Amino acid sequence: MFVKTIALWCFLVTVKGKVRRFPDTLSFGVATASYQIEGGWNASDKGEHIFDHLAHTTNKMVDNGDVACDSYNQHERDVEMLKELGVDFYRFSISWSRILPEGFSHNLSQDGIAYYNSLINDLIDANITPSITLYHWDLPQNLQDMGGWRNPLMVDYFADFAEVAFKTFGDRVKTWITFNEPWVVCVLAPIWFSVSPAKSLNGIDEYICGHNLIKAHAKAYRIYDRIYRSAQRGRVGWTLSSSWHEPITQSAADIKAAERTLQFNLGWFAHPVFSREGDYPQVMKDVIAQKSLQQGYPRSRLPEFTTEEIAQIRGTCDFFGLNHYTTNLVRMQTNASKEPSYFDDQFTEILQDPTWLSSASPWLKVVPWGFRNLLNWIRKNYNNPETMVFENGFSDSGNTYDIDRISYHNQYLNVLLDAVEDGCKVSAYAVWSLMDNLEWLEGYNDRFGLYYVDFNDPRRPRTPKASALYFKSILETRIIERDLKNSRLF
Ligand code: GBH
Repeated sequence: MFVKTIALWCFLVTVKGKVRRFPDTLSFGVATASYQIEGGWNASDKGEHIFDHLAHTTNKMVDNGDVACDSYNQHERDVEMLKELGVDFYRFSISWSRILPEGFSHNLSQDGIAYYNSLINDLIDANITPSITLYHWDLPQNLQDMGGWRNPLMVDYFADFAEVAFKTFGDRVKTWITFNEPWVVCVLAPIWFSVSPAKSLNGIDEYICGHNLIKAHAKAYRIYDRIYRSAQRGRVGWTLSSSWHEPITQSAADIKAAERTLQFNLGWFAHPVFSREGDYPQVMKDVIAQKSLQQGYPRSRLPEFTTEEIAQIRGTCDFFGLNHYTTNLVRMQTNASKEPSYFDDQFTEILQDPTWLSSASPWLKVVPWGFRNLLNWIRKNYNNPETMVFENGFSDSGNTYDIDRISYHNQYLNVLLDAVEDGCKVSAYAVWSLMDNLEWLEGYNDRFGLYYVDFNDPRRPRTPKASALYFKSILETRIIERDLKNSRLF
């Protein structure tokens, strides 16, 4: 397997044909998240978080992150891999309950802090920029028991946590991502967590969660501005996930439906921060208000921001963080459901084209042109913000000879260059993920890594896949083949 990998690499670096060069303004990295790689779930005084709880008290997860990639004990190896790849930055997340065992900032875990200090210092020594996500979903269980993101006090608790991180690590960390994918936190998590602490209220909980989360982000940003920015000179933003949504036909109804879907997915969080006027997208305000009234509610299920809040939230990102993987097709669908539902509020049907090549994850189809459309949609809607792609990746269930992953990244990076030529200001690109890891509810079956991890071996050895060598060659040469399809490999 290894020999095959080396042979492939030699072939790729000598491949002749048309190549394209990346602009110097684009930096490359890889991404991970705490629960997906760390393990050490109860190391020292770490507190329990919602995934620990879910894994240990329900059968909703096919596997758990108790050990995962064991990065809690092996971060030196992780840094070695990052050096092998030659990345500019490493995006990882802090586990809230590892540094604040009870969720609150009155009690700090010295061991938890020491772990992240050591990782950060090793990265700096290796000349790799640490980019930290504060919240990649692993909410302390205590806070979930208090209602989780339903609870407006979460705004303060999150800001307290963010402030501990700024204060403790901000002398060395200059890129902060408050939240990974608010949409997942508010739409998927209630589905995942419907057993705890109470059953979720469809069409209500999602919007309350979003409301609190947006305010929590803005509060953390304002704290950084007020107290830390002048001394630390870092940047703060968040990263939003969105598929591209393509109308299934060119009918006016389907075109509007696709646009509405983008607004409900991406605009929900992007519009309050990046648009000139702030607040939720108009279409969300209109549609949800109208449906709520039809359903007999006295007011919209979408909470309202005050004028002051709108101003506080607007502009609270120094970059547009984007996680992007795939594309959907959208059809307009009428419905007049009595029951409130975030999905029914959009009155659309979401599909994919059965001819699109699939990854191991059923939702993830290879549709590179959607990436270009999405980057341009962001450029046009939000006044061409600096866009940092913090996740893009492909899953398989195979071994180290991962041709489909190479092809995916080749195609998506080519399209990224097309978008740059269109005028999009893309300044970062991170592969999800450095190594195979716990794919949430899917367990260890869907592998996204550039490095293969053997989860049957207690030492969790990591082996570079062909894609690791491919990515390394891109970082070294800063060029990419325009088309791999003509090569003998494909
Ligand atoms: C990222 O989210 C996460 O940030 C990362 O932790 C994760 O490992 C990575 O994706 C790969 O999945 O099952 O039809 O309901 C990407 C955005 C949104 C993609 C939710 C999967 C589920 C679709 N994700 N989506 S479905």
